[in-house]
Amino acid sequence: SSSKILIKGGTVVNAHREEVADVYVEDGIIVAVKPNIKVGDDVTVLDATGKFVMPGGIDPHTHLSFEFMGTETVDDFFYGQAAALAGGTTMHIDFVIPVSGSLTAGFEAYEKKAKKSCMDYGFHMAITKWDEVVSKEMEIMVKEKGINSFKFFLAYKGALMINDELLLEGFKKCKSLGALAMVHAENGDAVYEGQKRMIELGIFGPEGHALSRPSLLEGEATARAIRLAGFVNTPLYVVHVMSIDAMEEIATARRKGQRVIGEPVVSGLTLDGSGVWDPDFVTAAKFVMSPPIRASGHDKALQAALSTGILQLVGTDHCSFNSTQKALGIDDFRNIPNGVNGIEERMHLVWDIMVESGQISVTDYVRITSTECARIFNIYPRKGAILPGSDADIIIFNPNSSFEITAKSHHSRSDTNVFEGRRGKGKVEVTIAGGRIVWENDELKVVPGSGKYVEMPPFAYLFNGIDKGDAEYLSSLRAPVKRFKSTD
Ligand code: DUC
Ligand code: ZN
Ligand code: ZN
Ligand code: ZN
Repeated sequence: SSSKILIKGGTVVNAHREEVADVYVEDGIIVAVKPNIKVGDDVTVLDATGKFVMPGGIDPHTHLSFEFMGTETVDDFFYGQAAALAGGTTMHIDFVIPVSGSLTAGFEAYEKKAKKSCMDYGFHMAITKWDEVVSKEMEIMVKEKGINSFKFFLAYKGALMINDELLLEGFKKCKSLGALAMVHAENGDAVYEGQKRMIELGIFGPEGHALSRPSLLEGEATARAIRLAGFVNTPLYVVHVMSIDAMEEIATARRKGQRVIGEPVVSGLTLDGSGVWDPDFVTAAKFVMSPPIRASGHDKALQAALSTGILQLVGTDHCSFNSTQKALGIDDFRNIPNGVNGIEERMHLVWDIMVESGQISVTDYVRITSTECARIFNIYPRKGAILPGSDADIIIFNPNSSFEITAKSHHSRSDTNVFEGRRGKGKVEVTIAGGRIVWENDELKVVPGSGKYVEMPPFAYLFNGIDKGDAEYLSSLRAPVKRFKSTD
C-alpha cells in the first residue's frame, strides 16, 4: 500500500468533537484534517461516507508472550498484535515481568519478545520484590527506558505478591520518579485461605476458582491500596476492576478528591460468572482469570460506572491460553493458567454494550477506548487523536454493519474464545497503523518488525488532589509539644 492515504467523507470522531472531514496521511503521520482535501493520483483513497473515522484503539492492559503458571500465553507480540489490528486496536501497553526480580533483565527479555511487533506498543513494569537494586532500577526504567508506570500485585501469594510495607516503598518511589502506581487488587493471603477452604470442601473444578476469591477480597485490596496511595499522596491506577465492591471504593475516593483511575476490562463488562460452572471442564476453564468474572449484575454496574466517569478507560488483560494449557488444572483449579482473551474483541464489544445500547456518545467511545489511555500514560496527542501531527493510527468503523465472534474466525492463536457466539452491530472495516493499511476486506496485511516502541515520559508533577508538597505540608504542622518529665 501507498505511504499516502486520503480518507474521504467520513465523520471524524475525536474525544473532543466530531465533524465531517477528510483525513490525509503521509509517511505514517496525519497531515491534514479538513473538508474537501484534493490530492494527486499517487494517493490511495478510501471512501468513508456514512462511516466513523476514529483513532485506533489503545489497549492499556495486555500480556503477550507472558510466561505464567508453568506455561506461556499462545499470543506472542506478532499474533496478539495481528489479532488486535483485525479488531481496530493499533497500540497496546504490555506488562514487563522482571526476571528473578531483575527489572533490567525483564526489560531486555521483553525488548526481544517485541522485536516481531506489527503495531506500536509501550510497557508497564511489574514490581514483584523490593530492595535497593529494584529501587535503583526503577529510576533507570523511568529515565532511560520509557516506562512511566509500575504495577504492584496484592495477589499471587508466594509468586508476584508484595506486602504493604513494600507497597508503600514502591508508591513513594513512583511519586519521586513521576511515575504512575498501578495495582492488581485482591487480598492474596485471603485468596490463599479461600483456596484451602475449597480444597477442604472437595471443590477442585473451575468454579472453585471463583468461589475461593469473592468480590469482597477485591474490595478490601482496592480500599487498602487507595488509602495507602492517599497516605503517600500519589495517584493510583487500579487495573481490571471486576466488581461493584472495587468500583465503589474508587467512586468514594474520587468523590473525596483523591486521584484514582479505574480500568474495567471487556470480560468484566460483558460476561457474567456462569461460565466456570459449565459441566465441560475446558469450557469452564477458559473463563478462569483473576480477579474472577463476577456474578450477573457486576457487569451492568461496571458499564454504568464507565458511562458516568467513575471508571475512565477500558482494557482487556488479554492473556490467552489454549485448551491444552487450561487442562493443566484439570484436577485442581489452582493450576489452571489464569487469563482470557479480549485484545481483538474490545473495540466491537465496547461499541455494542456502550454506544449501541445508548449509554454513551461516539466521542465518549473514542475517549474510553483510546484518548484517555494516551492522556493517562502521557503520549497524547501523538496517540489517541486524529489531529495534524498525530501518528496515523486510524480505524474506519461502519455502524451499520455487524460483527460476530467465534474461535474459528478470530485471529488469536487460541482455540477458544470467551466471547464465543457474541454478535452485535458495528464493524471495524479498515485499520491503519503507522500510516499503513493493515486490515481491509477482512484481510490482514501485517509485517513483523513494523511496530515501534512508544516511550512514555514521566510526569513532572504528579497531581493528586491538593498536593501541598512535603515541605509545605510539614511546615504547616504544629511545632512538637515540649514535654517535661514528671520528676522535673
Ligand atoms: N490475571 C489474569 O487472569 N491473567 C494474567 C495476570 C492476572 O492478574
Ligand atoms: Zn492482574
Ligand atoms: Zn493483567
Ligand atoms: Zn481473517
